[in-house]
Amino acid sequence: MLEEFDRRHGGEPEGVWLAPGRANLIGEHTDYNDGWVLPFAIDRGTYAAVRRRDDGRVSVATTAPLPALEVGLDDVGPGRVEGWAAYPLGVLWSLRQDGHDVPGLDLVLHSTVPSGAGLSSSAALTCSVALAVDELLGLGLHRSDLAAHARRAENEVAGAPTGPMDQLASVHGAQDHAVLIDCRSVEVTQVALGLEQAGLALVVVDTKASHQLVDGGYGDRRRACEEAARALGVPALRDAMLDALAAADLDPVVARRARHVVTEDARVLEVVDLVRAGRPREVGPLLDASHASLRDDFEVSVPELDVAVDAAHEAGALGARMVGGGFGGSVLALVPQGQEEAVGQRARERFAERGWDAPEGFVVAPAAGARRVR
Ligand code: GAF
Repeated sequence: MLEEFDRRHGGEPEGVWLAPGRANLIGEHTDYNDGWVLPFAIDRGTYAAVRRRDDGRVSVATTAPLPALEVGLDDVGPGRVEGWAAYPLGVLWSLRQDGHDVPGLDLVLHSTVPSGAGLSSSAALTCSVALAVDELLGLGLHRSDLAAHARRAENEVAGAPTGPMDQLASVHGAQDHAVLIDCRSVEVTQVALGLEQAGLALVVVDTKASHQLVDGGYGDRRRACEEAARALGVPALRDAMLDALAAADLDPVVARRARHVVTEDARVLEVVDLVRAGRPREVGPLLDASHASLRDDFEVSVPELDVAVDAAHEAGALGARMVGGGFGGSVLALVPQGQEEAVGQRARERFAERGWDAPEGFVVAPAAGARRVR
């Protein structure tokens, strides 16, 4: 990336910042329902090399095979930038909307998060830029505010209607910890997972099945949740009770969407209790229940994810579930140490039997949040 910076701009950046992608232990599609989530930052992320320039223009480039772009700062805004560049440029737009005096910049980005894998490569990208600008200009913004700018860039400029989880996980991650987020108050608590001591590991299987948040399925699910909350007379599904839901006269599909959210919120809090009690092995069945609920009630799984979950179990996983928005992407499996390789291996066998492209399995370690690295 430094070579790329030198090649494009001559010389060195003023600094390099790294923001991680995330996996989610549990709490899927609860964030935009004011609920609970328990993601963790992973040891893969996006690096942003940044240097100020004095002509009010911004150049964004990446080491990935994607087109570079140079625009005037005043030309950035909702509906005005297309493609990947909307993510980093959207962050600058959001900061300027809040009155921050962002100068022209040269930005070169490099990502180690597979894109489209449901591991929040986009949050890694936007958070790396948000932190870089904050620290370079000495803005002193709170980390949760940086996450809010990153999310606004994604929602309003890139057109991806995400909730708050991914960006908060990226900025608040901590080594060996998950990040418990109350998505109503946006209170964030780091929870020690104790996996190493319990002889456990986490494995991601990237199914390579496509996943795009800007496609319609995610927005449809959000609308169904809002409809359910309205019909139940609650501000958000976080406030709904299962018995009230069962008694309500809801469209059956909307009722199932809501049941997923209400039961998933309860599972997040159960997992937190188990982990805090030093019993992380017992989390497995709750991961399985989360996957079943996402598959059957929320209907955001796809055959590749279901097969990867089954393969993880065959390879000795204590529990496994799809992570992220769904419709493709990755599975997260909780495995006894020593079984890590077997999960990817079994998934590759099961995919080969069906003639699908080979999935990729890798260990993920809960890692530190966004930070300066140079
Ligand atoms: C995506 C979104 F970006 C998150 O906000 C969250 O809703 C998630 O899907 C589902 O839990 O990653």
